[in-house]
Amino acid sequence: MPTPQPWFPDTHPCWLPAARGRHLAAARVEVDGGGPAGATVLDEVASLRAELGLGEPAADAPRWLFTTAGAPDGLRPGGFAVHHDGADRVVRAPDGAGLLHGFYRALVVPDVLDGTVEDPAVDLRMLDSWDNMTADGVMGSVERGYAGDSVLFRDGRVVEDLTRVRGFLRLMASVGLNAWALNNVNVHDAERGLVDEHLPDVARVADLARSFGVRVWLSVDFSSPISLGGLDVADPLDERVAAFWRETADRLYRAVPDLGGFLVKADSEGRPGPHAYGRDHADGANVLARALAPHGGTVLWRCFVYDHRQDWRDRSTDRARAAHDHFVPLDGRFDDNVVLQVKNGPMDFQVREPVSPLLGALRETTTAVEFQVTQEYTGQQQHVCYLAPQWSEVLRFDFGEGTSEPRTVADCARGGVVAVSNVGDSWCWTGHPLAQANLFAFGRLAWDPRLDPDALLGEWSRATFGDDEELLAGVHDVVAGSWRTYEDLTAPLGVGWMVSPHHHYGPDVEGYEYTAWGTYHFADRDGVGVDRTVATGTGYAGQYPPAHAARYEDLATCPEELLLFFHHVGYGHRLSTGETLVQRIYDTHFAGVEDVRRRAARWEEVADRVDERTAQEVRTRLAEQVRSAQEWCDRITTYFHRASGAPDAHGRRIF
Ligand code: GCW
Repeated sequence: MPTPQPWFPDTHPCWLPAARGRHLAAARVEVDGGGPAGATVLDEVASLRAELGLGEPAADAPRWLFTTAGAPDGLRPGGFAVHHDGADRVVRAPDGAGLLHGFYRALVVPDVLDGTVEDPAVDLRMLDSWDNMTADGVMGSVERGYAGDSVLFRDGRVVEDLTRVRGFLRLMASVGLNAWALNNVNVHDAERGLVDEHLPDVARVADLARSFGVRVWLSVDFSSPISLGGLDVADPLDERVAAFWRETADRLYRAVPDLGGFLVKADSEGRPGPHAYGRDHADGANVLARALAPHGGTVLWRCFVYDHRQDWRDRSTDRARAAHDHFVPLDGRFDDNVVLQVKNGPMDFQVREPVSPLLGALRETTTAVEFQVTQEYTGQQQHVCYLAPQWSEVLRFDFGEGTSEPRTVADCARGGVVAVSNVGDSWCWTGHPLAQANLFAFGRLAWDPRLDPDALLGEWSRATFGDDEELLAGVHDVVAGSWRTYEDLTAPLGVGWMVSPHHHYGPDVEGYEYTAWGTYHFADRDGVGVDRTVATGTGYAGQYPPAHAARYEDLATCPEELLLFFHHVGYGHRLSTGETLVQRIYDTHFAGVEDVRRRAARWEEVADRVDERTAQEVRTRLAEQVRSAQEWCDRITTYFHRASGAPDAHGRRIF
């Protein structure tokens, strides 16, 4: 019997505290089938027992049987069913991943009900790590990482000791995630070696991941045929380039037979791509797809393509249009094993954006939706910002509205639900202990997009903090609604980008206004917002199906939270609630500061009910959130007061 792996040594166990698995550790656990992931159920039970100081179970202890025999027909891979037999429990699944998912479900929800059948809505449920092998001078070792350094890479290689990686995989599997891109989509020189000199390490990670029902993916650089292959071009239609990718894929699959495939950021923010050779994204994606196809691999090709060298004076170019403009004409030209990975909104993970019209526009191409769990533009894990309501709204958005064919984003994104990870090597994994809720909720929503974000918050907090109802009420009050609060403070009525350039934390109202990034709000003395109508603006509104296009086009019907995304609106314009636009901007900012103060005070009412470290880490960050909220309020109210000359109806302090 090998020594059990420790259960979250030296780190916070997130929503999987060992004590919550006492019923499993005390049971007679048997596993029948399921390969490496099935075997992990037994390893995990051994770890729990060691952690809880329990010996072998008594002969009359309840039995938990995990079996791949007799799984209900039609369960998708990774799904499971739970059956009660007196005090005994039977978990049936079509595969080992399903057994493991059933096991973790019983940890998160110890009284998992008889007759529970859990079936994932989509086959690919993925986290993308933006981890670098060496610290990037500007971005650190995790690009847009706010939770410390990479758990996977250190000093230019994969870490020797995979304990943290194991913990990460446990967290992933416990919420049903089954795919992991190991390295940053911005592939630097060091990470190119992942397909080459570091391949044995990749194989080591993939072995471990497989035992958690997770397949690994690699981000690759489109110019690798030059940098690694010694060719003078990376032209996707050049036969030598195709051969390079085939040989690379062959080598990879010898080491990792179940590699998911490649994740690619090409012709995006300066990354190399097919455009340099006069080829398009279909040519680019297909050359990779054909190399992977014999091995069953897939190309995830990102659609984050826009002109990042735009002249701010140029009013004819609208970054929001770019992905749709680039990719819709290519619909039907992609090979079957290409999945287009589309960010949830047309810009870039702002706190509020409309749903990307591209997600509903591709009829002949498999699509995946990409969210951002790491809080780049949403408070960087200094602010509490529970993002599940945003993701849920996106997943439920119905492109088919007004027609007889419902087509929600969840329906359209058959290729997968993907997010950028918020994990690093911080003690609590996510920097801010309460940011664990986002990781949890993302996995659960990827599994089942119909789940209610507030219910998920409850599920997460109970698993994490136990059954102390007063504490749970406090955690709920601190976390629930925090997305809206961040929005109120930073992005009035759908206009984004009033953020400090480059690092993206804190206010700078005109920081992006005269840059090349295509990120403008056009505030002047009369009004603010971007005219994206068909009639007088950039035409972006016309990229939606008719019912949505008509609603966005008209100032009177455009949803207020997106008003300034679609329209340039005068400060005196009256909103549905009667106040003027500028008064709304004042009000939401003052209210936002009050709201954050209330959250910080609420935490103090319950902080003594959690461990010292969590209490303190949350306290420190809430203090920073209060400071930052005040800064946002002061800057934005002052800016619009100066621009409009309109006094605040309530006479509050503006500078
Ligand atoms: O959100 C932006 C980030 C970049 C990131 C890029 C992308 C990985 O600011 O850091 O690069 O998006 O999604 O490719």
